[in-house]
Amino acid sequence: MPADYSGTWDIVSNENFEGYMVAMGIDFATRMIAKMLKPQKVIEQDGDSFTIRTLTTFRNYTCSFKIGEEYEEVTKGLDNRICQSVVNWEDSKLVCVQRGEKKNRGWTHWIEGDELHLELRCEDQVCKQIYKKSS
Ligand code: VL7
Repeated sequence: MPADYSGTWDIVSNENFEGYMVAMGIDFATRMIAKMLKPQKVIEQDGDSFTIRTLTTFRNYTCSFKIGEEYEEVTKGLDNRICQSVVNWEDSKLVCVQRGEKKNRGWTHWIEGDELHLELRCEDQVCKQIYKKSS
């Protein structure tokens, strides 16, 4: 049975976010702001339909998808690219492939105890984030 990701999650660790942003081509000034942020994930899950909101004081980013259905993702406010994105279950992990200009781009979510884990990949960079359910 797929895991339940729904809820509000607060970031507690963020490893190599800088490397990920450089690989995405984010400019220096934006990286200086972005690295100070403490994102919150608000996830709505209804069967195989998801909305993931990444909320910060600077910018927000929302994506909605159905498992196994490729869609055009416009990463507005991030690197402003267009990707052909698809998210699949791999056991209880959510695995996204973002096909486009950047090689090896995608992300994986999984749950460990009361933690939401996220690996963000772009080119040769991996950013690892951990979130905890907010009270
Ligand atoms: C989304 C940010 C850095 C640009 C602004 C920083 C704004 C937050 O793809 C992501 O999440 C998936 C999985 O949960 C669902 O969409 C990560 C944030 C990555 C990358 C780009 C810096 C400018 C930060 C909106």
